[in-house]
Amino acid sequence: MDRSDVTAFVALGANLGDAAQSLRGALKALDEVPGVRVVRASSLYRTAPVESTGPDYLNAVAEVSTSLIAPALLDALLAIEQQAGRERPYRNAPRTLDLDLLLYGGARIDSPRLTVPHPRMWARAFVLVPLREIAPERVSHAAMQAVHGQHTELCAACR
Ligand code: A4P
Ligand code: MG
Repeated sequence: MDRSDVTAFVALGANLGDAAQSLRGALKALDEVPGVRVVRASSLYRTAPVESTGPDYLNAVAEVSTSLIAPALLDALLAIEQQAGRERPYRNAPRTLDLDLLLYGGARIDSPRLTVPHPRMWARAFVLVPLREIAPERVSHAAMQAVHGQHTELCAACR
């Protein structure tokens, strides 16, 4: 890791098509972006839709080390979603692939197209459970208590 590289966390989610394959493909694509290296990735979790419809989701979180500035990292995430055939018919619609930037170092960003930390991450077990698996120091016991009851299970068939 270069001294100027930043540690960031990316949430991955999908509930259309072959979601496991989409998530694995996205991790590979992310690692292939110039200036981005996937340091570790969580297991895949099967999660019930939250404020959304359709089949269960698969969710995961990846830690990346990056030399990209945050807006450029977001552009890379959006490009990978496009490659996976992402469509946006309405808010929280079922999706082939969603990549959200959760944390970018210790940065706080509030621009029209990028908010970091991700504004809803602390309300969602589908984010906090995989994040805690790879970065337990980032997710307190109290944070886990706040999402208690949201259904999240390891995807045994995904291994
Ligand atoms: N944007 C702003 N900040 C960010 C950020 N930190 N990361 C902007 C990524 N994008 C960010 O994104 C719309 C715009 O948000 C982007 O163009 C970018 O400029 P989008 O991908 O179309 O929307 P989204 O991710 O669906 O929206 P949002 O509001 O982030 O949704 P949530 O809150 O993440 O909810 N249930 C389960 N079980 N699993 C899921 O993965 N996902 C959602 C989406 C709902 N329910 C779910 C799941
Ligand atoms: Mg998104």
